[in-house]
Amino acid sequence: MAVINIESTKTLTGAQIIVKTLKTLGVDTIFGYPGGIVLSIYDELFKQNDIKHILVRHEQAAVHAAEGYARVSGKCGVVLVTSGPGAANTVSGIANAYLDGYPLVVLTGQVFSSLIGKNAFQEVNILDITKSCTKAGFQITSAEQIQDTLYKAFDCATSGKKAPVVVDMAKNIFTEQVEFVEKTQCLTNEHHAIKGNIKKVLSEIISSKRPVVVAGGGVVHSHCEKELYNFVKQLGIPVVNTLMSLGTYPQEDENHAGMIGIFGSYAANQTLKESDLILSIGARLNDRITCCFKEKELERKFIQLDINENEISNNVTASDSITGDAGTVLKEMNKILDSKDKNWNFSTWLEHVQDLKKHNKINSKISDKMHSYEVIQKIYEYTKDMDMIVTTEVGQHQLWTAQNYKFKRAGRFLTSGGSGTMGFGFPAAIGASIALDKAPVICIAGDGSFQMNEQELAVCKDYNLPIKIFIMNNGYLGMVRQLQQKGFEKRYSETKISNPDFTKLAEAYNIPAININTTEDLTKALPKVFSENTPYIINCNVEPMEIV
Ligand SMILES: Cc1ncc(C[n+]2csc(CCOP(=O)(O)OP(=O)(O)O)c2C)c(N)n1
Ligand SMILES: [Mg+2]
Repeated sequence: MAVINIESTKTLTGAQIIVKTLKTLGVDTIFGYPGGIVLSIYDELFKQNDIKHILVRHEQAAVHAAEGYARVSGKCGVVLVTSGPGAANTVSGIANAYLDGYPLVVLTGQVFSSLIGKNAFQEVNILDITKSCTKAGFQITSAEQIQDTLYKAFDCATSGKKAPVVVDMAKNIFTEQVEFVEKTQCLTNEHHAIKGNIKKVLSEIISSKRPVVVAGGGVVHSHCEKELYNFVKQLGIPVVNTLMSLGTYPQEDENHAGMIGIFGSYAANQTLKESDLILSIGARLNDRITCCFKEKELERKFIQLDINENEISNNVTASDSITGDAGTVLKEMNKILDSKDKNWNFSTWLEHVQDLKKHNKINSKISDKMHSYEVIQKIYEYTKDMDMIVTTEVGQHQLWTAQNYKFKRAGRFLTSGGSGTMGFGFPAAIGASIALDKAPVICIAGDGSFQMNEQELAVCKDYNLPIKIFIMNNGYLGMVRQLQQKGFEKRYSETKISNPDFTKLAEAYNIPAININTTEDLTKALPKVFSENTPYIINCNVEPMEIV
């Protein structure tokens, strides 16, 4: 990365340089929580108005909110926390962003550099702790290193395969005065040379009989849903989504076979089984997908396109591969297809895939009570033309959302895919709403998961974020209970949970709330919930024993 000098020398403190450099890097929002070690930075933040600081109530929530912000804004999420427990509380959030590939810079305070390694008060070795779930970690021990290190950190987090980066800052750097020469960043515009033979891959696809495209999270990252659509339509072949890519292909389109994986549809998984060529575009194919297939069932025909070379053949051995940005490669492929005689015809295969869809399992009721899937279907019906962001927590409600909310556009479904972190969805909704200048966001939460970060209701209230929190209150850690029902002869060990009265909890935060017991109640409540420009808790008392 090249940098050029744009200003003459002046003397600044490290804390001033940090805030100044963040501004130069285009940072407008930081999610954080203060502590003694980072007070000098907070003092500098206090003196300015360009960077907004969102004060959360737990550092884990700051990281999830920053990820929600990054997912929606396309920018790098930024977190600022103090040393020791503050830094340690960020770990689940960092791991979450790492596994789903979103860019974050997490700024952690650290003890004086002379005390590092001496078990000083509030010292943890956050770089060692997060080594396996960050793309890089930097430690700054002198104010002179600040500017270059921050440039490097942002560049690393946002280029190529996006990921979190930790910047650990020793306390002494904040007050150190140094000669400062401001540099301006020349964007690396990191160009990813495409590796692999696009023409060969295309002719393999054209000469196959039953090809299918697997669209993964990489399509979201690359913002190439249009290119994907053109590609699929030009060839007239089926396409499936992973959980992370829902919305990148219109789900009601005839080429769409559904979502693959353990909670995917019969038609989508069967399409993969019966295909003779799979083109995977930015999909990781982790064990939640591969467990649906027999060993080697995917390998002989698996062509992988991914921006990250390390991902090639990581889970499924690829017969061929292309390394590069999904959008760039698809554009190139579409150009070649445009210039070709269209002498391929996959219509019989596509018709067969349509037939498979008729065998999809449909949700069915097991009692007269309101079911979670019905609630989600109602929310979808009411909001389908509003182009809203929907976040979820982790559990059964997450999968019912994936199955029943028919996302039409990329980047509208914010869920924890790789890590499955309970407690992600609500703070992610906060970050998403802030990225959209306080737009309404839907959060579909489980009663268990919501209690992992419910303290963030204070943030919703403080900033008046119109987040509509639908709690699927089944009185259970439903997803785990379901596993016990099937695999442990209904011994529901430690999965029945007691809950607070969520409407009273909302009241304590001065947030409106409503109890819903029937779908009729819900139909009546939805217009009010969405017309009020405030946060809202909708506590849905649902059938406890439903199974996904
Ligand atoms: C932080 C964390 N702890 C534990 C788990 C394991 N786990 C996965 S789903 C689940 C139950 C979630 O319950 P709830 O939020 O009520 O959702 P439901 O399945 O009932 O819809 C648990 C405990 C997890 N994914 N994340
Ligand atoms: Mg539950």
